[in-house]
Amino acid sequence: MSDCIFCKIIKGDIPSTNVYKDEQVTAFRDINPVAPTHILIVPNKHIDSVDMMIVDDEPLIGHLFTVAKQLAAQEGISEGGYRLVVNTGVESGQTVFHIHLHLLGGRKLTKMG
Ligand code: DGP
Repeated sequence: MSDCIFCKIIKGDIPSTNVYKDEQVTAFRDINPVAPTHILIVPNKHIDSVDMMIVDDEPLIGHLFTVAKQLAAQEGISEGGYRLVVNTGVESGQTVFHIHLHLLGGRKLTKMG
């Protein structure tokens, strides 16, 4: 999608602090971190949100979680624990409509509400 900010980051048209990349997924540090580790794990394929994914996307979305686990280990937060968040739709707080997994950790996280 030509007007999608995450598609531009994936293509390298907008600078980002990348921490992982493969044929399916790109991961980079959030521009407004809310925890010491705040990484966005994003499929290279544009999908607006979980609500727009199809059954064929299941392996791709599963891969986001595998990458999240690897990055958590790399960041040294596996033992302490971490949170994976996927905002879906306006009322959830989703602001970028390209599906992404937030990897949050490195401090005690408060209960969600
Ligand atoms: P969400 O609210 O779940 O849609 O999260 C979108 C996140 O994307 C938000 O935490 C801020 C981050 N973000 C937005 N624009 C950019 C950008 O240009 N670069 C980076 N690294 N992160 C961005």
